[in-house]
Amino acid sequence: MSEDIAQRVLEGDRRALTRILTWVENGYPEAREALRSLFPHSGRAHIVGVTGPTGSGKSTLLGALAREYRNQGRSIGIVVIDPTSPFSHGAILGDRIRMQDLTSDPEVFIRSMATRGALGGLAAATNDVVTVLDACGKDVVLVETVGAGQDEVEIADTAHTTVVINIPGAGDDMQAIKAGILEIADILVVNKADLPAAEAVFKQLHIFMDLARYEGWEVPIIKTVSHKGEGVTKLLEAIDNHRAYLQSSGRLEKMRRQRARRQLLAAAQAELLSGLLSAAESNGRLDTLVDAIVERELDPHTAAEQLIANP
Ligand SMILES: Nc1nc2c(ncn2[C@@H]2O[C@H](COP(=O)(O)OP(=O)(O)OP(=O)(O)O)[C@@H](O)[C@H]2O)c(=O)[nH]1
Ligand SMILES: [Mg+2]
Repeated sequence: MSEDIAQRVLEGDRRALTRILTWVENGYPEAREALRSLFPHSGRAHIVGVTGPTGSGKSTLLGALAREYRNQGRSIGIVVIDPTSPFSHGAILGDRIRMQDLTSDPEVFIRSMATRGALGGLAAATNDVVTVLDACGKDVVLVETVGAGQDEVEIADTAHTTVVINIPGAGDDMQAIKAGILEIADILVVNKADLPAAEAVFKQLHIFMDLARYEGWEVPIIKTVSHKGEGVTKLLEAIDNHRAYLQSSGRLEKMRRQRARRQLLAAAQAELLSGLLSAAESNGRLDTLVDAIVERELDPHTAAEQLIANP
């Protein structure tokens, strides 16, 4: 049955796609089967991560980028990762409105993911959602994450090109520099360039990026006014240039291997842990060992050794 659905996804059936993504997000067993059928069809899409502080205009920019890609006839998947906050529902609604014109386009697929409750971790769930969109033939998959905490580092693992958004008015020191997320940027954007303080941010970024180049690629700094679509063509060009650079420098190949290795190890870890848990939880072994640690009879490492040797 999941194979049928996978087939329908490959044929462009949106309802089947929605269904599979729900399985993937919730970690249902059917998801694994579906992914098995879809995986061989993935690996063609260019994956672009867009990250930046809350309210920096990520969704607006994503919408503008998607429209530009559509003008060029390229199909788009959009994944929005919502921060786990009481406002996230509002954010989803807001994004819906901002991207309303896109939702009726059959070549655009938008998916919001809650960070809450992703069973195998958000990174794994995001990877799988991206794989499904990639397999169903999207030319580009755009992933939006808020640059706070670990998420932005994870996005750099999933994306081929990471776009980091900065905005004016985020204080004297730029938030991005403070959070260290400039290091993951392949492309820097100064959004809200219509605001007077944008020029100062632009200059500051130039100074900073002169110190932080990486081999063969000079990180471009692009001004955008995303609700007016200004600078978006330039940004799209920069993303294409980065893709070309990744290909010609051999970095794309390297990335693919590193990613495959990371995914294999993460999956193996999850698999081992879930096997261990299902055994040791049902026979009470886990509780016994927890008790022993609480009573200071066993230290956690020794207890873990015993758990693995005899679940
Ligand atoms: N002045 C100005 N406002 C902008 C620009 N781009 C976006 N905005 C506004 O900034 C606000 C936040 O935009 P969003 O696109 O929701 O920002 P976001 O980064 O996706 O926000 P979260 O997903 O909640 O973190 C909205 O009111 C936008 O209209 C811009 O270039 N200039
Ligand atoms: Mg948003």
